[in-house]
Amino acid sequence: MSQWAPRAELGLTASPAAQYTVARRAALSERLPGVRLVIPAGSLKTRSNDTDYRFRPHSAFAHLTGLGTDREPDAVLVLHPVEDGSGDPGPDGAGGHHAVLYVRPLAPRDNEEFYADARYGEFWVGARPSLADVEALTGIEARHIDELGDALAKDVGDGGVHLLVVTGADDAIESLVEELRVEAGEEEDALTDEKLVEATSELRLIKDEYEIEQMREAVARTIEGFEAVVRALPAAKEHRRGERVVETTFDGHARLEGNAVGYETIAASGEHATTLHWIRNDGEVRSGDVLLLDGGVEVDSLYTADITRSLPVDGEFTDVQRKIYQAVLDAADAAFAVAKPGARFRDVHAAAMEVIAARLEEWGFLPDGVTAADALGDDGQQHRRWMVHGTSHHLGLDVHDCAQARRELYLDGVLEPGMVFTIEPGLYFKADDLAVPEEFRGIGVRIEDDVLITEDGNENLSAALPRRPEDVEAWMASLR
Ligand SMILES: [Mn+2]
Repeated sequence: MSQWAPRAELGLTASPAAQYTVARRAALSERLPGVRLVIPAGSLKTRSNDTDYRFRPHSAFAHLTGLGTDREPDAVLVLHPVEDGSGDPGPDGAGGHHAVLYVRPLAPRDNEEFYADARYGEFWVGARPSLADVEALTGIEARHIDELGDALAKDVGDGGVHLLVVTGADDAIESLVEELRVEAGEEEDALTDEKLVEATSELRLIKDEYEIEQMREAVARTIEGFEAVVRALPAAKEHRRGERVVETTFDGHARLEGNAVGYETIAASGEHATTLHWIRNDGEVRSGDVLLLDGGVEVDSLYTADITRSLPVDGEFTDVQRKIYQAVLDAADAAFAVAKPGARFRDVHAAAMEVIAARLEEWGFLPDGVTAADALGDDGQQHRRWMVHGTSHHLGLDVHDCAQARRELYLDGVLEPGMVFTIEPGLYFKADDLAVPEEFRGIGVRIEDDVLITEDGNENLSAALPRRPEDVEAWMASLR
């Protein structure tokens, strides 16, 4: 333990997110006045035996602290209720909560943790930030994690403070909160944790300026990843597991230029493209195939893009591939046309489905006597055989962001400026689909873009990645 030079300071300074998280915490405080709010980062998760997955904080924690990359296992953000008007500053002056970040700070070098703890010790995983580092980085008061138990328990119980915890992030913290509630004899019908989970999810429905900038960054890095994949296609065709060439090229780019991928990359060539979540990616990439690549780079702030392109492996679509592609593109364009403030989220899907059903009717694929209009009715839906998924989902820190938002704000919600979501219609004809002509079988096409709702319409954040079939072909040729 001895004869180590004094440790150099990490010298962390305020993250660019820090100035935005103040308003986010204030908004949460306003929604749940007088309640102690517990938002864990989560802990390290075992991959197998004594090896862990790389750490990634829970999105609610990342959103409210501004911490990204692998910061900080076992940390817990707590918003303590204080007398109204004496809390942390918000847009409308001091609020009703004071935020404290409880962290496990770096152990001193005369502590066994330093050399003997493979999970947290400096010798094993590097120096973690000190309390001062955490405060500098986030602008939030930082305390030792050992103080958490007492801090949570303070004044809990009869007529006292009520505790809510974001569930699904950290089992140990959830159990601790539950114990405190039982000890305090809290009643069953009290406010439930779902209210907090819902609130943290709904806070993210509208992105602030910093989040939009991060989304642009994630999209830009993702587009570069797609370019790298097109350059790697000759190598992919040569390899017995060409889809892995596609996956590793994209994922390598994500690690080099961002934090990681925002979700497992789907690299699906030919028939595999008809399996919606094909992530095994161990197939060949054959001449004549359409390659469906669904990937997103997650940047260091943990915002992710989610983009799909369906690319002709040889650089040019065949007639039938082009026909399917154009139908999907028309559906996407119809969705873009209605995606503006005032429209409902579900209108976007409906617009895409109208085009999909119309094309399938035109091609004679709907069952005898069923028109596109019949199919679009509640008792129809025959067109969904070839597109079983939704057209859109919110996007941000989670690839399926805001998933715990109430239905009236999400599916039934009205579009507002600052919302970011995907538009991603597709058509998938399985190799053994006897309801379509043979030449359609074994082709899957999806076109997915990331959309920002603006004051008067929308902006396609991923527009720099070609969408029209002739543009895709020209772009692929330019990269050859
Ligand atoms: Mn998506």
